[in-house]
Amino acid sequence: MSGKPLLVTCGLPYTNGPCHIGHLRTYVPADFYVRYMRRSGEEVVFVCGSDNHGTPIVISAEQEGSTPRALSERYHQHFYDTFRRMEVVFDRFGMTDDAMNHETTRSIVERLIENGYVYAETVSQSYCPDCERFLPDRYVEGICPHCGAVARGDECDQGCGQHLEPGEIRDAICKVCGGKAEYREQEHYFFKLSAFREFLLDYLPDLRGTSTARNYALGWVKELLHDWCITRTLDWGVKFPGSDDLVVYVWVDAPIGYISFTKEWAENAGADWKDYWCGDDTRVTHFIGGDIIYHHCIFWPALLKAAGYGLPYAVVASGMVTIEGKKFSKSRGYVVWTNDDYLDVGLPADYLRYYLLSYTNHTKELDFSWKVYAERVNNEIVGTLGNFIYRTMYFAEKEFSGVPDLAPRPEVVEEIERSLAGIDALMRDYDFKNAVDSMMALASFGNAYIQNNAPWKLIKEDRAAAQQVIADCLQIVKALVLVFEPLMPESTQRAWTMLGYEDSIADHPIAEATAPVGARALAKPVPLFEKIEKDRIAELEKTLNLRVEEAKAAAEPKMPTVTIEEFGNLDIRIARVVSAEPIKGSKKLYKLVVDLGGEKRQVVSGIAEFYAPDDLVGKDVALIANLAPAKIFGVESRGMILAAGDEASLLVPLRPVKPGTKVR
Ligand code: B3M
Ligand code: ZN
Repeated sequence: MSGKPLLVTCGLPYTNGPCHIGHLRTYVPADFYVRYMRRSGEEVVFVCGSDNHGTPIVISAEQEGSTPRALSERYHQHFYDTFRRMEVVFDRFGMTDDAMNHETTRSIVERLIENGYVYAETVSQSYCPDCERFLPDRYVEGICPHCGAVARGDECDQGCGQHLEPGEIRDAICKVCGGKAEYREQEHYFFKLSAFREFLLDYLPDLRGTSTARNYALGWVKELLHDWCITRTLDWGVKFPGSDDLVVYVWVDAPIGYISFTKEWAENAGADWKDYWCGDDTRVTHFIGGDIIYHHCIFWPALLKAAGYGLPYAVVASGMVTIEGKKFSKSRGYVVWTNDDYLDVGLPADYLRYYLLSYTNHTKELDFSWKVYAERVNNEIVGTLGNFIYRTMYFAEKEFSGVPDLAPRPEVVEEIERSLAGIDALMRDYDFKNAVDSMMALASFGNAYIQNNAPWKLIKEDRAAAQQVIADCLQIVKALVLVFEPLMPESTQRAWTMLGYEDSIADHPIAEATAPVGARALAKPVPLFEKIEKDRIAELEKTLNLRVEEAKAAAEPKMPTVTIEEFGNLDIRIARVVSAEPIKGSKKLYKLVVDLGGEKRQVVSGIAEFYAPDDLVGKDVALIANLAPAKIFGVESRGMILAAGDEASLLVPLRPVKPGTKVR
């Protein structure tokens, strides 16, 4: 334990869409960690808030005919409520658009300017002549200058993943009107990030948190650091000091929100925010998604350093969430909404908290699958933890009318101590999955203990011995309830009450786990958890499948009707494959020579992943013979082979016909 209190933050959700399970992978582990540290005697302040600025929010507000502020307030409340329902409880959940953050951001930016870390430069930026406005960030789409993928203005999200500076994107298209963007010169302000290379090389190796955050960031710093443009031509945001038409880039005022929210909390709590942010022994711990490591481990520490603040102590980065093995995607329907799909159908927050923390290591990709979810709930929460707690309490109540007045055996106390020490080390190492596994292992130990000692048999010969076994088991129950509280606050409170305590479990440190339970009456024991039945899973899966189907249907382009004459313009013929060979440098393409009766033709076809050359030679396939010639991978192609579906099932004639036969 160090002298300074711990400040824990979570990445701020943008206020332009509802909370989904992907979001929770940052907030639930952070809440678990905060509760755990508090129950271990640390003083912890936990702040977060909503991220209200940036172009996506302006665009969403425009689309729904509202204002960015109104949209933000609505989603702000939504996140606040949803987090509460998930038992994620912040000391302060602020808004980046509130006055405090405008003020803090302005003063920090002024400090950066005073300290010589900001310079002006004229840059050419995308501008839409039809909408008559500059197109910052997500107002444009175009081609990534680094890898050629389709990208949005500030990030190559589908290709190489690099951050794009204003004006870098090629072939820019305005996202509002769909028109071609121009490039226009405008003066912008840059933060001298490149001046912090040495500093970061020195700072990063000691940054605590997950090794992923540290190592990715170090890798990037070793390669190249370019200065960041920190202004945008927008109305919505924090005004750049001394300028009427520029606001600061959202990635400046968003992390500064962490400071503002601490100030807001401190004002209320009568504390001093500087204890958390100033000096070189501060303990700020950021929980973030793995996709914003660059911002938190490079840009943010450099900015804090430049402005003279303390530096982050730890960055804990989580892996991404996939849904039933598929990349998370709202537009493709692979999404599980926290309220609609989970809480509102009556599923307990505690189960989801358990799943999110125990299924995969925190830094790895986590797949959400309803089947696996049900298995984990049924086998571990219900079958192991719930079962042990219930059978112990049930037996104690039935045979001894409560907790016997007996101290637990020293071996049992030692086992609990060993287990807690292991969990503590893992928690302080941000290894949540293994910590939770160790917690569950203590429940398994309890189950084995009661099974092996079989108090229900023992009681027939030796009542005192059976009573001792139950006293031991009740001690394990108490330890489990205390150590599981940070993970499953709602159910452990019920268990605590069942153990005969009248107060809030949150007021008790985990260290009380080995203090004897002491003679007491138990509340009537009832099972704490409920299994998820098969038909329930089927129902939950159905909701998801339906959404995916709907998304597919919505994404299918609506095809125009064609006349028979238009169809007649296509010259489709049966062609016999003469030869097939791979094209150098491509996994997908074959160069085929086909026989069209009187003529041999060369065509390039993207079917190499699905057929070996021998599968094709001699086969009759359908070919569009009058397709305009094209060069693909440098190879001339005169026609296109027809195939159906994702695995390119070839269309072949059912009865033999001569090569060159026309398809009508
Ligand atoms: N609002 C959300 C994201 O990119 C973004 C986080 C800000 S944290 C300061 O994940
Ligand atoms: Zn790219």
